[in-house]
Amino acid sequence: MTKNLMATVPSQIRAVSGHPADASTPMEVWQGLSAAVVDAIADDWYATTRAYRAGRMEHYFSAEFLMGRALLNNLTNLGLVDEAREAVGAFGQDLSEILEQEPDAALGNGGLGRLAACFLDSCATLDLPVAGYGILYRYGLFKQLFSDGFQTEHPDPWMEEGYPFIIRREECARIVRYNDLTVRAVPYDMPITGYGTRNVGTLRLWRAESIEEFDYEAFNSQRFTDAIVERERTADISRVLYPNDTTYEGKVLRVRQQYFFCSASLQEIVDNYVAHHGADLSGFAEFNSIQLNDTHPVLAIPELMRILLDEHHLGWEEAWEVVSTTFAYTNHTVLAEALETWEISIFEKLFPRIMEIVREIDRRFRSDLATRGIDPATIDYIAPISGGRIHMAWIACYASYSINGVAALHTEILKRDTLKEWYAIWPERFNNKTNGVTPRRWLRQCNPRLSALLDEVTGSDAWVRDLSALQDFDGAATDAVLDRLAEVKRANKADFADWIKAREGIEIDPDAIFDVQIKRLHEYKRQLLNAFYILDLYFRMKEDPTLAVPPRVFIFGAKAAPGYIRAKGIIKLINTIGELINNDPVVSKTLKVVFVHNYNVSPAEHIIPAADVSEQISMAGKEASGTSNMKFMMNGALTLGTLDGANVEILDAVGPQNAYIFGATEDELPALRESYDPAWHYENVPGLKRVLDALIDGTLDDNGSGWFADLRRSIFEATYEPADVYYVLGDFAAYREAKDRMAADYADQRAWQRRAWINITRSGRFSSDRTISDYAKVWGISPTPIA
Ligand code: C3B
Repeated sequence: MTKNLMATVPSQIRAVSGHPADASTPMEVWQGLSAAVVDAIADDWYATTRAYRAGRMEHYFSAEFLMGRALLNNLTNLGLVDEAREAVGAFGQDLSEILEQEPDAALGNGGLGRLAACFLDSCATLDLPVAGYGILYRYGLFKQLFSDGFQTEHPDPWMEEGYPFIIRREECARIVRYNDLTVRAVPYDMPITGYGTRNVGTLRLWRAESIEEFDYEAFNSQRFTDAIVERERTADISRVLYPNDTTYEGKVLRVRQQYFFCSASLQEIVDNYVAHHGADLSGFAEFNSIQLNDTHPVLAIPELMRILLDEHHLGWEEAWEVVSTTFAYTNHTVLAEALETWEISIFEKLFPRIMEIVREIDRRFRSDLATRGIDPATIDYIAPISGGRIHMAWIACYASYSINGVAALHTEILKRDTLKEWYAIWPERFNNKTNGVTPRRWLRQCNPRLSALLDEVTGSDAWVRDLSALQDFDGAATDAVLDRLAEVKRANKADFADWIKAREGIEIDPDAIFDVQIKRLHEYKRQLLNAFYILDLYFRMKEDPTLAVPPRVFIFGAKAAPGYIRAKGIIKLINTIGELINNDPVVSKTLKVVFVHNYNVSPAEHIIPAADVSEQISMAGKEASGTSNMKFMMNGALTLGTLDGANVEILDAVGPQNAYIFGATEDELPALRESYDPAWHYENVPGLKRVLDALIDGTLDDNGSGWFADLRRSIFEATYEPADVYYVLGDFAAYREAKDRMAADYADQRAWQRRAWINITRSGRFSSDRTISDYAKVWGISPTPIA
């Protein structure tokens, strides 16, 4: 394979560029090198696909796959990084520059989509027969720019210049029918390589196309524009990723998207079953299981019923038996605003037959529950259809053989609260699957210095496939090793400082503490609390110029949903605080604020290896898991966090001396809220009054938008929600104390490095390999190596 790559790179570059390799642009070299990689794995990919299709398979249905860049990931997994560097070096090109040409495949919003991408990497590495299914969005998540500190959104046509890591499979196209529209679903397959294996998995992404390029009749009768419009209506379906994370938007186009990829994927899976096992579909679930990544693909449930009933003529009971042993459902959030419900009229308009099936599911559900003696009010609350709407989460819970949350605390909250009615009836369906992240991308690939150190200390690269192996090396933290660890971090921080200077035009000091909060902008994640701390620290320094403050860089990365004004207000606020601090001749010597624009997977790969502090400060009970917390830990940053999501398990893994935990806990909050008065905190907690007043007294300018006053009102005034619904002022004092203490502790570098080391060695349980091994038991699949 290696020889193959070296030999084919120049000719692949010639083929894509039309001129010799040494006369090609970096973009053309990226294209050619990528094509050479796909070529090198083609036979193994084919062999893997054939082997998987013949046996039991898991199908991962997700509206989002936040893949990021592919080339370096594939080179890393295949062990070809050095070969590739040499191959392009031979004609005077620098691999790092080539890699920077690649656009991110940003086909996801945040954690949910990135989790799906990490899972595919783990399935490939573990040789597990799993395929992913989603949508080939022409426009990924919007590109974010700042204008006067305000977020602006711009389209991301990520495939426009060609994308070698995706192969169109014309022969596998399917037809998807809506009441008012019939479209072709054409699959594009992305190969998913694993580390240290020849198996190559598949992510299949569907693109919507017209049945015919034009409606020729309309075309011939001079209705040219009508013909184009019809074609565009079809293309709309896979045109754009909806940019909302954890808020639900009841757009008809979105339900069309969901049905589109569910229907096409199911048709393929059913056809594959028939090809291997014959036309009797009653054994379908013995060979197939489908994981529903949140409620976005839940239409697959009535769609599989439709296929079994109408196309394969099973009876209802028999079809339901198949369906209810096929699907498993992952819940990713307890936020009420995320729960998808659809108006009946939308289903009736788009797919009346699906609506009919949902009605029958509802009817049988109600009678099933009545027989079990469940009271009518409860039945009505959790019925698939109630209040004139279709409740996707309830359909998922009813039909699924497994229901899971994404961290221990989250699963407990589901059982106790969000899904308690379901837990009372079907406790055996519930299980926890704490999230994980792939150590290939998030350590091996993004942090080569630390990787080399780990290879050295452990004696091999075995940890890349089994991260839990690191736990045996807690005690390896000799002074020599910790010196090396310090050098690694220092060098990563210097690289990052260069990157920031080039990208954002801000100078930062690599010896300062790099304190990072990167994630979607949402009130529950409390970037506002972090902003208040920074502003308070600024005031403290102004008030007392002799105050000893450890030098710090506060780093943010976050996109806000375009319609989420309050989140956009927080972005503007952080940028405005940044202006104030970065331009203050005195304070800027000690503090800097950097908001990395257009935060995405590839910026994360630059940021995480350089971080000292990982901010995980959501209000307890609201962050289902979090996954950046795991990536930071793996790269030796210490967590500053609340007892929320997977932070609880991180704390358990590293011990209280190796993390900074603060704030109200999930079980304390209800009582605290009873008597909670933000105004009291404003008056009595040192610093808060000054900070909140700065929002309206002219200290901070929101360019007349009124957004800062609105943020302030959200703290003091109850509107649809209680005042300060995310308890920002309530946790402020504890946060300030923990964060100050953490910064002071940084001075003892040896102790800090020792704690960073423990974070790295204990990160094994947060590898997505562990998560996927747990899922594999639920899925009933086992490794199927092709070699
Ligand atoms: C996210 C949650 O907000 C995170 O806590 C969690 O780690 C990830 O999912 C992965 O499980 N999430 C998201 O990104 N989008 C949603 N619609 C719901 C949850």
